[in-house]
Amino acid sequence: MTATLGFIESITIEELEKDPYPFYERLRREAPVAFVPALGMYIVSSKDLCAEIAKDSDNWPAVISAAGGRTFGPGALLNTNGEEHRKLRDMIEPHLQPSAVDKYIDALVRPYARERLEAFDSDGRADLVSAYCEPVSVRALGDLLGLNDVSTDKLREWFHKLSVSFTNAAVDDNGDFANPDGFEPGDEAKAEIVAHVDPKIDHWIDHPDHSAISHWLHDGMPEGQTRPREVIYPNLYVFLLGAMQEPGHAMATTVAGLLSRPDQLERVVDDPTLIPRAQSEGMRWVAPIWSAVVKAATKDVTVGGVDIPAGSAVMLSYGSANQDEHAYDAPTAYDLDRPVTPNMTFGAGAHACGGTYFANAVIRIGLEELLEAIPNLERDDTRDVDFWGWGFRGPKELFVKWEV
Ligand code: V55
Repeated sequence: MTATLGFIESITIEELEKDPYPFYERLRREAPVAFVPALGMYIVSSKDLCAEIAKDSDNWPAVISAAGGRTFGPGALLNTNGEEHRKLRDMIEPHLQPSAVDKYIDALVRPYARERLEAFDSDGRADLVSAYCEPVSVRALGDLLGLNDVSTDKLREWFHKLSVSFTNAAVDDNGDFANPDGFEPGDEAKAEIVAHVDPKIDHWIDHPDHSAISHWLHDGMPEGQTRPREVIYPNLYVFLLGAMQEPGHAMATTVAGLLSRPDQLERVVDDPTLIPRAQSEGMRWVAPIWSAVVKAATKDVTVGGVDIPAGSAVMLSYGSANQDEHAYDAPTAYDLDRPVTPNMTFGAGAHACGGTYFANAVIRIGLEELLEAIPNLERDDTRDVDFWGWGFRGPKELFVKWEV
């Protein structure tokens, strides 16, 4: 192994969470495959190497960071492979395939989006993240799963706590967790989730309904049997984190991007058929799952000129892949008009996101309703747009105003 460059040696996760872009810009230029001591993992930051590894699931099985594993436990979609992974995909995919989503998505998202917009203060100011993007995101998936009886704010609290725990990735010189207390929020959320969902599972076992969790319990199981809770929970946590949080991130990011280009915002307001393009560029610009995907080297291997020993954990930083100067001109700018080039936002290969179509539909409907209700949206420039996060990234708050 080559000596670690000084800037890599000294980086901290707190710095990355504040703003990962300068560090990663330098990584792509000087060390697109690099061992990062603060993480105890290799990071891959270029688009071509991220894509190559993601697509080669035979040589690069999906694992999970140590912090991710501490949060979800074994048996999640993210850290299973081969036949076991295929069965879990078969469990979740029926509700997420386009033909299914198209049947239910409007009724699931649009009325609630309108309800939130009608509840906006009449003073023409709002924080879109807490008042709209997060609620619309969590309510849609919560209702689909069968968690209609969990409040919108509780679902927001759960994804936030799981997210903090999942990304508590810092390790010390011995490779042990640097902040073991950082898992407490996730542990609290999981205890609440199990306490709430266990009785619901008891009920669904005898009274199946149309909810996704009820189907997870019953689909493909022999007569009289249901899928064990040890299979359900790790995967439910995956949904209650990423699938709850990221459509909200994507909506807010897209609005922030459009607010940075008021001419482009105006065109999208005038022609809502541009919304899918606007959101795709939003997620290219700031990938909601910025750096959370990890693969394992199955053998000693050389990638991008760096020797990686068998068994190493290799993190694919898709948020950086989406900023790769070799793939995109002026990658740091939001630009509706840039050539449509595929990006890594939803991953690739056997572990490519199973919720791609669902998430895109939620984001699109959320943005359609927002821009129809408030076509004269402007940034509240007395407040900063406050992007945050390295594992998962988006605006923490997004203050807007409009003439009422
Ligand atoms: C990831 C996805 C998740 C999650 C945690 O791709 C990490 C990484 C879709 O949910 O909860």
